[in-house]
Amino acid sequence: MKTIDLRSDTVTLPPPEMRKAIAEAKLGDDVFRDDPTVNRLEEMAAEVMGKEAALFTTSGTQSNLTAMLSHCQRGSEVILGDESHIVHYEVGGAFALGGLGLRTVPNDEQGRLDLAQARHTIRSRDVHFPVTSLICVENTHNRCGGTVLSEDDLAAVRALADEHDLPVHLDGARLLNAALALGVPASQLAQYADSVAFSLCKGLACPVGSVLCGGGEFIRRARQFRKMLGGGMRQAGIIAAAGVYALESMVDRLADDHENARVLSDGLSSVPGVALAPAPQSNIVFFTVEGWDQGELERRLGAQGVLCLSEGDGRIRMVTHCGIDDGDVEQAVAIVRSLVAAGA
Ligand code: TLP
Repeated sequence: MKTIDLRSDTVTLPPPEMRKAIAEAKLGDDVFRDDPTVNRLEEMAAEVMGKEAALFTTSGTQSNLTAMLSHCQRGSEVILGDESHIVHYEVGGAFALGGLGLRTVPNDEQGRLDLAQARHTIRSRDVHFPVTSLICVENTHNRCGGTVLSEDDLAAVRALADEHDLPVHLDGARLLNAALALGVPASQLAQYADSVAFSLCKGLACPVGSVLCGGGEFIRRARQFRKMLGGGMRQAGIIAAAGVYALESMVDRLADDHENARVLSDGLSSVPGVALAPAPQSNIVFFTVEGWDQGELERRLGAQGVLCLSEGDGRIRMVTHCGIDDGDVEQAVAIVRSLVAAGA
């Protein structure tokens, strides 16, 4: 039985050509800035995001934390959405390690920040108050369903930040998916943020890594914070080579993942009792199944070789990626259909 692993696009394995690039990578000690492959990846990433400089990090989590540490003073506050990845899945690093307060405002179903609330949450200068130091946004928005924030949405955040002289950090773990969905270059979306982090280890199928992009002075600070967080890697070209290959050869294929997510969601929504939550806009599909405990459904699907994640709030998540082809999508839908027909 073939396993159809739809838990996340993080499960992607490097394709043979990427492994070849890894094997042939030119290496040096990156803490001395001597690794030509890391330097190349950082140049390429900065260019893709339209920023002055970039920093290769171990993970999206490390990129986001490094960005927050670099933008903010200890004891200050970050404003971000209540459904954001930073709040839910990054182990509270911002407050545990950064001494930062996370002030959440509601995300709407599209993953947008409630800007009226955000405006209200920005602190005025008062001897009693902590300082507001940063606004974070996420695009695509994971927990909201891989939803895509438009340029207008991002411009509105920028305008609010500018009114209060605040920097904006964009958790763009899947920004290339958002850019694809909108049909614009990623840099056009990143222009509204001072810093942007995007993942290499999701749809781009690298084994490890994320890149944090921003201004030259910001990235110099970020390099020091990354070192503090244990992210000063030595012959990191061995993994950066995968990133170079991915930026050259894997970006266009994200379109297949979006198409497979659309076909998957069409198939699932034809199963009685299944409701999409919401219809997918990128490579993430969320759905609910009436009358089923989601944990039980996850287990039963797993026993039949279809791996997915239950979100703990009634929703099941499936994510398409380069390890999933149209046959897998068809089979996953057929298995959901027969399980649901058999009853809980
Ligand atoms: N998301 C993972 C899990 O952590 C939930 C996934 O399977 O979707 N920002 C966003 C928007 C993300 O979705 C993720 C990973 C990260 C940051 C963190 O990236 P990593 O896993 O590289 O630390």
